[in-house]
Amino acid sequence: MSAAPSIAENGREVTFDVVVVGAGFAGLYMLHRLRGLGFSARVYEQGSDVGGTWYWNRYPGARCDVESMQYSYSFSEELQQDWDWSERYAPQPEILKYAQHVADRFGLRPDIVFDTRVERAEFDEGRGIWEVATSDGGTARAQFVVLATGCLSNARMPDITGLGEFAGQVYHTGHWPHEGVDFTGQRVGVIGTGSSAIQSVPVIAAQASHLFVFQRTSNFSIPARNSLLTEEERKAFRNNYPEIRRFAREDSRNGIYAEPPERGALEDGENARRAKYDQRWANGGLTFMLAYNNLLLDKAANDTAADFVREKIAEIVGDPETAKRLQPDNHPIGTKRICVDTDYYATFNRPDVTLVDIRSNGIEEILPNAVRAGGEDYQIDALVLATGFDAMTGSVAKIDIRGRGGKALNQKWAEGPKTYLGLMSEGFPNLFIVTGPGSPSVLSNMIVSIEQHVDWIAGCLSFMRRRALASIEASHEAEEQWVAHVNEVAQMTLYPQANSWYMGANIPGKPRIFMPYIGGVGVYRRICNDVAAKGYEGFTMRANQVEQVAATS
Ligand code: N01
Repeated sequence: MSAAPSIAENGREVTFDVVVVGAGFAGLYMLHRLRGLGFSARVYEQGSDVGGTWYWNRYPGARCDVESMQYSYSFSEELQQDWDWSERYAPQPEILKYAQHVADRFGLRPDIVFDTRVERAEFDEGRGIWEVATSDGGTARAQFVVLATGCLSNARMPDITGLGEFAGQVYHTGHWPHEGVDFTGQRVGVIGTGSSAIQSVPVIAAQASHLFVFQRTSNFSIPARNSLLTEEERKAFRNNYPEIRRFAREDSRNGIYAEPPERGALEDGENARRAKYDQRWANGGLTFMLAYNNLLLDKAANDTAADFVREKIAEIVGDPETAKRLQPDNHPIGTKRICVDTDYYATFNRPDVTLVDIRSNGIEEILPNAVRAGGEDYQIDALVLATGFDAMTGSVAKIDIRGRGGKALNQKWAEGPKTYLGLMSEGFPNLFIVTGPGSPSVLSNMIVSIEQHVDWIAGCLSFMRRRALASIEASHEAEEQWVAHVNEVAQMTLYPQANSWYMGANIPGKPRIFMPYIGGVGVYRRICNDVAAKGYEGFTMRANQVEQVAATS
């Protein structure tokens, strides 16, 4: 990792047009756009380098489940033509290198303060500015704040009795040691079977003397079919980038260029359907769920895909009891984020890997040298928590954000996040969120959604500057309508049937609300563009704190 030169504010007070929180993919592009428009900006990043989720998630086997030629910025033609992705799915170190390259190539580092958390942001109504308090004791003042805090960056420690008493090392997949971990010769326990576990289990199994995987909920996973990219494959993408990027932005539901399904699963006979699933399975990856257009709308259609994957698990896993435990049966396929793996199910054929089913009673206790579950003690030397994140709202909630009248955002969101378009929340003027709850966000190729939000925010700030507008805020009515719409669209799908992190269901006490907007990336973009074209309809813009200005485009 390259050393990250950083600016020390050393407790001073500094003033900018915009403060950006986070130097992941959203923060980097936001900074680039702001600088291009001549705004002064400062980015605060708690890590020691850029990369966000790819800076922290260094667990063995970590890689993106969106193909690398698509999980990349499109804003610079030179960048997308120059950068060579080595594999179909980029491994974490390569994605981190890419983020570092972008920071260097566009000269972004001088405006980023590393190793510094934003702890509090308070809107001064009198002066119409945000006061941002940072962990180094400094204060930054800015007219605007952009939260580029990421959706899956707040690693969640589970509340398991005895966890603090464990004598060996405890690792969280979302907060992995930078120097790496060698499990050779160790007995290892992995708790959790989401994407992070599904990617890391085969790699840890290859090192450990014995691996115990503690599974509360079995998950659907599709083989990645990862491979090295050839120059011809890269060239094919590069030559077609204009259409690939256009499709991802405008026509896709999830920000991924793929052949769209044109029929429902029950319109095909059994043989044709199986052939289609076989072909998608052989091709690998997330687009398995694009085999038909109604898999997330119609339970009977969904069952056909779920049955297919359950059969595949039974074919791969030798021991019928283990296969049965690995077959998901409590949620429709795709309603929890589908996983993409390399040899996950086959790993359970190894004699040195044990699947421990904890569905009924959970983990009873962690002892200094064992995990107790189902009345049995599983002796381990190291423990891996692949227990996920306080998703979408967790990183925002860690900052004490105070809007008009000193109201806390955490208080406003106590019953679930409320935003207009996922971009702003009423009562918090001039505070933008990138890929916030209420936008397609985690249901999409994140970089496509990040670029869309950043461009929209940049356009909005330019609009305000041209008209000498001082503040923008979501109106109560627009926000209420948007929240109702997000909810209504979610209810039309099968998604709410799963206890997923999309619903906040993985965090005890978190309100059960479907957080991302499921209307589709293309549809959502048109809505946002339309709002902007109508002079930021649904937002209140003011020339100063008292005088309201009718915004016209
Ligand atoms: O987290 P998860 P993740 N006792 O929340 C279990 C993205 N991602 O880090 O389902 C026992 O999915 C929990 O069980 P249950 C991707 O979007 C992307 O794996 O709550 N078990 C579950 O099995 C993904 O969806 C990539 O019953 C406990 C697991 O821990 C998201 O990040 C790679 C427990 C958590 O699964 C999150 O994935 C990795 C307890 N007390 C991640 N608490 C890419 O490829 C939790 N669990 C881009």
